[in-house]
Amino acid sequence: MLGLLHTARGLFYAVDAYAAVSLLEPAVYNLIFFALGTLALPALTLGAVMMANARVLSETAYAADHDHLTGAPSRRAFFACAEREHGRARRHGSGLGLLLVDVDHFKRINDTYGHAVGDQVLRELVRHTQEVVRKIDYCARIGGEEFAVLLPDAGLDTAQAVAERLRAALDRSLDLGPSTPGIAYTVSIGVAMLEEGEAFTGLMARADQALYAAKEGGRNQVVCAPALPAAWREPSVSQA
Ligand code: GH3
Ligand code: MG
Ligand code: MG
Repeated sequence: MLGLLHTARGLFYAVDAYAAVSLLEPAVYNLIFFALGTLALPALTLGAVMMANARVLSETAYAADHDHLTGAPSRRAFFACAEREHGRARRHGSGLGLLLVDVDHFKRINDTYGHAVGDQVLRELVRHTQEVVRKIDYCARIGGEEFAVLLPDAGLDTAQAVAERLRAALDRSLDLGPSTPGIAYTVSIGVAMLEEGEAFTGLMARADQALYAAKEGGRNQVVCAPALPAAWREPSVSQA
């Protein structure tokens, strides 16, 4: 603003609209120029500090909500999203599915080819997962080689179909170039559907049991958790 005012002042003098007045002479315009000149530096400094602060805050929020290795949403972001979707599913009575995905024998990949190759597998896995799931699904890295996919507005058939599509898409080899043989990897997936009145921790526990069953069953497979017996469900809150 100060720059614009000085430019305007210069232009007026250039076209001889006013007789040139020294900035040191007492005049209303000079008072305005001096007042603005005094405020400009602190205002610019404050603005720069606020911009730097806003940038640091947004970078910190991004780092907290994303896994630095794969770029997938973090465990913290996943549980925040899960809480929202769980509340929405209970309010609207819509379906909510959960897939827990775990890389099979991942330790062997690390031990045989090294951690850097293991990291590459995790990055590739996230990329392929995001290609295969629906746009509304939410895929996050919740542990070392464990991922969770939240399926809002999904019934059992949809959840099973997405899980099977994902399993097939992740039964692949990491390509390390023409002179190196590909590194085969697979995943096991546990599927659970939110039951009426069920807490999110209950849904997680059932998906985890299904994942365990998939591992026990030989890995590279999808297992769906059985429906919760009615007697085990939380009593639903009735409203007067
Ligand atoms: P299972 O089929 O039963 O799941 O066997 P697993 O070997 O995949 O499971 P285990 O829990 O024995 O090993 C998981 C391994 O994942 C161990 C750990 O070193 C590795 N891991 C965890 N986080 C990372 C990571 O960020 N990068 C790499 N490269 N490895 C990781
Ligand atoms: Mg594993
Ligand atoms: Mg694991």
